[in-house]
Formats: sequence, C-alpha cells, structure tokens
Amino acid sequence: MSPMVLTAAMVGAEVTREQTPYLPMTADEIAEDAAKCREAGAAMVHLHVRTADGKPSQDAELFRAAIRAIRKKCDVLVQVSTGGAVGMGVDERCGGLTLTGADRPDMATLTTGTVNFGPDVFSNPRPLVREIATRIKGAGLKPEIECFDVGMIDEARALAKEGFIELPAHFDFVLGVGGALAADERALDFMRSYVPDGSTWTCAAMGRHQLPFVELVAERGGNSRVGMEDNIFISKGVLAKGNYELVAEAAKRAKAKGRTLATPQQARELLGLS
Ligand code: KMH
Ligand code: ZN
Repeated sequence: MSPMVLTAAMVGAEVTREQTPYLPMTADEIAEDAAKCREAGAAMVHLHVRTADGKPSQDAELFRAAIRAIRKKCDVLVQVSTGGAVGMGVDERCGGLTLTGADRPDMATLTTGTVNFGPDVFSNPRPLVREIATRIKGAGLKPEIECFDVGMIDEARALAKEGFIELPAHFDFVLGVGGALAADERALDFMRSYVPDGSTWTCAAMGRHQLPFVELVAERGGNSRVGMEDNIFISKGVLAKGNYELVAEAAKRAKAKGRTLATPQQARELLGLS
C-alpha cells in the first residue's frame, strides 16, 4: 500500500472557542499547531481562517498571513477551503484562490453539490460549482473533490465531461454531517468503489467517528483527514489540546495497521500536485 496522506483540518468555520479553547485562530496559532501536526505525521493542512473576533472568513489577506506563517515554520502542504461557511458568496469563498507566487496554496477544495449541513444548507448549485472549478483551474491548482453524498461523485464525472476538472481526481468523502451520508463503513466502501478509475481518496469522518475511521481507511489503502474542523475530542469527553494530538493519534492508528505516512513531497506525487 502507498503511504497514507494525513490531512489536518485545523480550524473550520463552525467550531467556536466556547466549544474548545484549543482551537487555533490567528496566523501564529495556526502555524504553531500546523508545525506540530507536520511533526506528528500530517503532510497537508486543510485551511479556513478567522477574523480577529473569531468569525469565519475567507479573506485573502488572512489566508496570506496564515500561509506565510505556516511556511515559515514547516513544509506541510496547504489546501485552502473554497467552501467557507454556510451563506458565503462565491467571491468570498474563493479568497484563497487569489493568492499567487510564494503565497499560492498547494490545493483547494471543491464541493460538487448542495447538502443539508446540520440545521443549515451548504448551498452549491451547479453553476456555482462550475464557477469555483473554473477559478481553481485558473489558479493552477488541483481540486480535492469534497463529497458529502454519493451524487457528488457523479457530478465530478459531469464536470470532467464538460472540461471543468480532470479525471482521475482526488476525492474526499465527508461522512457523518447531519443530514448527509453517515459515517458508516458501508458508505465508505461504496464511495471508494464508485470513484472514477485511478482516482485517489481521503476520508473525513465527523465527531466520534473521526479516529475509528482512520483505522478503516488504513486497512483499505486510503488517506485520512482528522482535525478540529470535524472533531474536537481526543477521547470521549476529553478535548484535544491541539490538532497535533488528533494527528498523532491518527498516525499511531495508521501505523498499527501497517501503513507508513506520506511526507509532503510524497503527498505531492501521490495526489498529482504540481
Ligand atoms: N464549512 C462548510 C460549510 C470546505 O472546506 O470546502 C464547508 C466546508 C467545505 O468546510
Ligand atoms: Zn473545510
């Protein structure tokens, strides 16, 4: 099996400091935790940013500051979110795609359909998905296709036919969001059997499913995403003191299943990044 690419979803848009005091929010806090994640085995970070008062943001300058701070400390790959927070418009969502030169991210997410998101709706109408895909391509980046449900894999096929993305692609199965596909082993097995030939995949399971899914994924040769965007607990009722604790636990579980962990350079090769 190839080395596992471990991604740390550091911040997200929904988790608050009221829920956990350990959520990194400033560029320096994110960078410090990212460097520890890298040491613990992460090859990539999935990045959202926050304003000074903790509100979710996709502001290019906040992304720039975070990316610079991360790259000053370590060589972890940076994947910017284009999902942002529920209710954001397309320009706001694509803030991270405007960065160029040394500040350019390594990858960007692309969600390929609308989905219930707890009590909200994460709205991704087909024209919007095509617009974001066009901007990702224009930035010279490869998308990570975020699939919260099975039909989003079919939409990736449609996007490829229309020339918006290329196949094979890299997919992320986001399992366990309220109102969407469950964090269920059968869902994982269907999703991985259903991606276009030659594609690579990561799985991000929500909440208490996060760490057990690393083991399921490891057995199946896939890649894992962990981190506070999706889960704030290292064990039942115990908050993770940083994303690095979740990465370290994921690394331990993956290694116990016989997997090695990809370096950022190996991740670049495995995921076909430039
Ligand atoms: N915060 C969610 C509404 C992404 O990063 O691309 C969307 C999200 C997906 O987190
Ligand atoms: Zn995200």
